[in-house]
Amino acid sequence: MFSKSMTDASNRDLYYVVSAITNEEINKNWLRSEKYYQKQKPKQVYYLSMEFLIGRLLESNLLNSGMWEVCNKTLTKLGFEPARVYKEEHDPGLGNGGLGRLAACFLDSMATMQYPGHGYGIRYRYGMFEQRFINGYQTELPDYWLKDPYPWETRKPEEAFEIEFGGKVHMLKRDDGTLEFKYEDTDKVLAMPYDVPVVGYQNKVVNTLRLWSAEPVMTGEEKQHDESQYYQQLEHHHSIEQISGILYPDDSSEEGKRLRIKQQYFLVAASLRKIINDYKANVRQSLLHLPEKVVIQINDTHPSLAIPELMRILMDEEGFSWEKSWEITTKVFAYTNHTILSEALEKWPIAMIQSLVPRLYMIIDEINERFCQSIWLDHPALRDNIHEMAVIADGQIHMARLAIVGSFSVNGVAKLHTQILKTQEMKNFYTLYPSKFNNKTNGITHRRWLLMTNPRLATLISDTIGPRWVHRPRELTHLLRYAKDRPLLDKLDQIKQENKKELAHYIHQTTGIKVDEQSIFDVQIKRLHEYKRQLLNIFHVIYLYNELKENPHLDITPRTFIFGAKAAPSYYFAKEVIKLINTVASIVNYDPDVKHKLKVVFLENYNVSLAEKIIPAADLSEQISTAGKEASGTGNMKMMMNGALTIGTLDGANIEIKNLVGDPNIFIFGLRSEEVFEYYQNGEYKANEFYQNDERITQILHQLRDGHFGHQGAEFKDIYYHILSTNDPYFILKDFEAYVETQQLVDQAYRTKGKWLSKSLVNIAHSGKFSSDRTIQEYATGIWKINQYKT
Ligand code: 26V
Repeated sequence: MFSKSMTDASNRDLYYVVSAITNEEINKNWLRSEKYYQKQKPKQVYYLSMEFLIGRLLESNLLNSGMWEVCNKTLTKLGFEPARVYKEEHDPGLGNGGLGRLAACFLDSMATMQYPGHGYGIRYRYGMFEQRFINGYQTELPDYWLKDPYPWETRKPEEAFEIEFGGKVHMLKRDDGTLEFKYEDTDKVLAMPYDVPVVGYQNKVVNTLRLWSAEPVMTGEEKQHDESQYYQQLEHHHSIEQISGILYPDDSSEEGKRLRIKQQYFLVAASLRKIINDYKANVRQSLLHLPEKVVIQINDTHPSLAIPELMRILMDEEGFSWEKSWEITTKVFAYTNHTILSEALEKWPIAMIQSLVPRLYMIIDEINERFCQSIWLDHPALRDNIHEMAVIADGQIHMARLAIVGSFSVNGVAKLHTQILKTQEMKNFYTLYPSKFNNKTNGITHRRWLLMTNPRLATLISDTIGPRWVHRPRELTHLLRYAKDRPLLDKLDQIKQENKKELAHYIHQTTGIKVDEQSIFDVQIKRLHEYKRQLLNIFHVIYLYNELKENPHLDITPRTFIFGAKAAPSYYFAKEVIKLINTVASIVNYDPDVKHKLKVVFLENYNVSLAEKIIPAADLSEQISTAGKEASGTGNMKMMMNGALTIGTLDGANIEIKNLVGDPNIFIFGLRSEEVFEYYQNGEYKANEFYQNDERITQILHQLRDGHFGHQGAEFKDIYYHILSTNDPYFILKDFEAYVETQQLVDQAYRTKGKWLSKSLVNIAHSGKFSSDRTIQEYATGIWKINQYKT
């Protein structure tokens, strides 16, 4: 490929060579799978998502194609270090966190379980920002991941579509009385597809992730522009390319709503075009039968404009009546909710939707009218609730309500989360449509998150119970027989130790901090959010620091607190927390009284690749959200699968982890979600009392207020004021005591190595339930009604 001899080749050259070889194998199977779908015409599922956080692909494509081991051996033989070659790939950050990574795990499981399922998303030119710490503060650098050629994508210009935005809609009556909608002065954008293969695990199935890129439409006139228009055109092109320009790094802020809507409509319009074209070309039946062949899962409300867009196509382009179109549409869409945080529930101002997608606004308005009427007429018991159920209310369009009304299925992502949707957040809708609501507890692909990233552990498992667990992860429970088997537990220990050593090396290389490899690796890795309570974690660290300063001989098990987290660029408080953790680190790590017992490490730029380094080395998994707030969590599952014990609240999937492993094998603490809700209702929580009555809390808060940490005076007094003036809405002070006590139990438990290892093994043994293969199986039979591809 590069007309170089092996001795002159670089890791990068090898990365491209190995990718090309892998692609040869993949392409053959990709074509076969496509032909199969065209001929057999199975019902297909399309997973629409604004985010796909796929991670690096070379290693997982090799693994899934069955060439990983031979490639590792060959590279080594040729004098290359495989890890260095794989590291050449730029990790595409096309997602924010849990929601985007879930979509990627689902694609892996769909292909592996031979389901005809494909992803549609956006090929952002800039993914999630690169995080650097300067002076302990987060700064954001653009992530131009396409700088070098990306070997996994194929551009398909012959399958590009024109998408129209804005303009005016004219309603005309045809002679036969039907209506025609004509558009004037619209902005046209070309949706250019880039296909990425999704490789099933050693089964020759290759599905597709199609990512759309926005390009200017080149008209004949434009091509022969005169000079005076040149700059105008450049600007216009630039604004079009903006549509797939950046991933919104925000899961909270209000900025850039217009562009965000444009992105959403762009994804939805292009994807539906493709889905309907394929249906027409392959199935060749009336679109009346569309629901028999197509099901569309919308990943949160972000792609929910697909509902009015399909209505538009069916009515305006295909000539179906409203009633027929609605019947078809509501049999095609299924909606997954991923959060109940009100800040994250999408609501768009009417005027914005009206100006960007005028025809869709008309349709949404009609959906709303008919929906409200049907409540009034058919469900008198809900009449008083119409205002809180209406799709359009208070000048805004409520996308979650639109998604519920327009879908046949609404699912939550863990048992508690679904329960909360049914009984609180969406209780009126649950009364109206009880059979739409269902739970699908999240999962993770054990291939990437165990087999690939922790090969030593995977090998130990296979040596112990045989390799069948790889295909049937539930069989990991066979490990339970070894829960007291000391020789096995010692091997487990040794592996954890080796993984910790590797991470320690990485930490030293990247931060200069030397950590104790024997210490407890206490890990919290996730987006920075108040509800996730990184602040509670660092308060515990400060508490330990204060204790050790009082009594340097205090007998505590040495710990390394490891953090990884990005804050949304506009989330001021989250950024203060980052600065606080970094500041505490800079004090603790160099204080001779404590540095042998405590270390605090905040690793920069947390992303999929970094998660792959940290997770195999974790001893303790921090899952400490305010109960009721974390829909599921998926990092909790990844760490459990790699033998970490969880310290956590009864929230999200932690509850399901606890129910499997049992109380002795998990550290649960804190308020339960019912108690949290009760406090919100009765207003009886008084953060001030905890501030005044718990000396440990008083001390910490005063240290923040008085500038004990940080040299620029009272840097963290904002945190002090914020907690007290908002009455601590996430119950950090309330849960502090229980958290500290439970951490003491962790400290004690770690001292009895054998017992700890046994708990670790029990966690691994029960983690098979959290394979996304199980989740996908449940979606396939419970929602999608699709069949496996039989070879
Ligand atoms: C909202 C927005 C709003 C505007 C800008 C961009 C943006 C991006 C994401 C979101 C919603 C994020 C919702 C989310 O990620 N939820 C997480 O989903 C995981 C997978 O189901 C779940 O494990 C986590 O508990 C949940 O927080």
